[in-house]
Amino acid sequence: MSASRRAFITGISGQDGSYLAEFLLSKGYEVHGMLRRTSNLSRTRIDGLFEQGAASDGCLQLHYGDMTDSMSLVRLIRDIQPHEVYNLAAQSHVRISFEQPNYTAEVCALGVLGMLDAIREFQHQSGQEVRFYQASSSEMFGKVTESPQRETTPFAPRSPYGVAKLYGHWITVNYRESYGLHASSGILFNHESPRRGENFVTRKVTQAAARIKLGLEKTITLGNLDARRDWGFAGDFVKAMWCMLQQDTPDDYVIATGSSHSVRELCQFAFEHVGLDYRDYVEHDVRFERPAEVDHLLGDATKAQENLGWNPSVHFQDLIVMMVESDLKRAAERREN
Ligand code: NAP
Ligand code: G4F
Repeated sequence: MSASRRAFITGISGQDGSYLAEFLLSKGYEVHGMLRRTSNLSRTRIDGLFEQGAASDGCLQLHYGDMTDSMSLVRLIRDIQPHEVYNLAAQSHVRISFEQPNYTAEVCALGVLGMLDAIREFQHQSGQEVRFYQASSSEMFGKVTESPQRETTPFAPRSPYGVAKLYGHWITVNYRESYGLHASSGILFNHESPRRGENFVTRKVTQAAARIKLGLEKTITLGNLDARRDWGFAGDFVKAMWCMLQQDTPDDYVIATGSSHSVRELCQFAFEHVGLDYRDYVEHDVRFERPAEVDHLLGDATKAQENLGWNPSVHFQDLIVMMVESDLKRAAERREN
């Protein structure tokens, strides 16, 4: 790998962005990340990279921009001249997308179009190929018509987020077919880690199990316990993104573990790990339910296994143990400070 290979990651401060930045730096890339302006610097997930000196030697550079500001995307593509763009930025919370459907569409749908146009224009002007990865989602399968879901399964989104992601997905296909862009989409099933946002269900549960064990909380309030998801490890999933952009031909791939569990099973595993029975602590509130639910997602990643050589390395139980242990450590540290 040449040291001059440049990658541009939108959403670098998010869960996946932080794992992908680490992975690309380990491969010798010069990594550029887009941050949106916030009143607090939201860099906690990538602080470690700065501590390791990635920024001081120029391997990691951050830039301000926003998916809703297409001119910022044009400027960044022109200035960075990336070889690979990973578009991970999103309003990624499904329930919140019902409260902010317009904003969700601006970021997750029109934002993708803005990025594709910026890349197309730069390629046209410079003659340099830019490979593009779009973070598509299993949420697009929604009210599923077959199980497990694969690349050919019809889409039937059930949330403003799912609908917006579907636009992002189809416009990526359209620019590939219309303008010959090297543009690929990963249709990623749920993937989690100790860096998962605290209002997604896995992290909410692992954090609660840890804090209840340490006497810092008494209960946890959840919505639908019967929903089932195919949960994998984010560190595994970002490798699939990179693999897609190393192929001669761009394409779309389902990335999943191939096994699913209910939210109830998640609670059971997480609480059992700290020696507790979840039934003594879990309360219900309709506030955490969605106007329309996706009941069961289960992915078939055969195409990625065959074409990319990709396989998940972390199983559900190990993932939940990893997250609970990390939350126990964090809660204990906070208690001491
Ligand atoms: P995440 O932790 O919520 O990170 C989202 C990132 O997008 C953050 O860096 C966030 O910045 C940034 N962002 C949000 N709005 C923006 C805007 N208007 N302009 C620029 N940046 C903006 O999400 P994730 O779990 O890492 O997921 C990465 C991508 O994969 C997302 O597109 C998500 O929809 C998709 N996806 C995720 C999963 C999953 O299970 N994790 C599955 C399928 C698809 P702040 O830090 O400032 O908030
Ligand atoms: O953790 P969740 O919020 O993830 P969801 O809705 O599946 O979305 C995640 O995965 C998608 C891929 O399919 C991504 F595209 C998306 O960006 C995001 O990363 O909820 C999982 C399940 C749902 O069925 C929800 O109804 O858990 C159920 N749930 C029950 N109680 C809850 C809660 N979810 C949340 N967030 N909070 C609860 O209290």
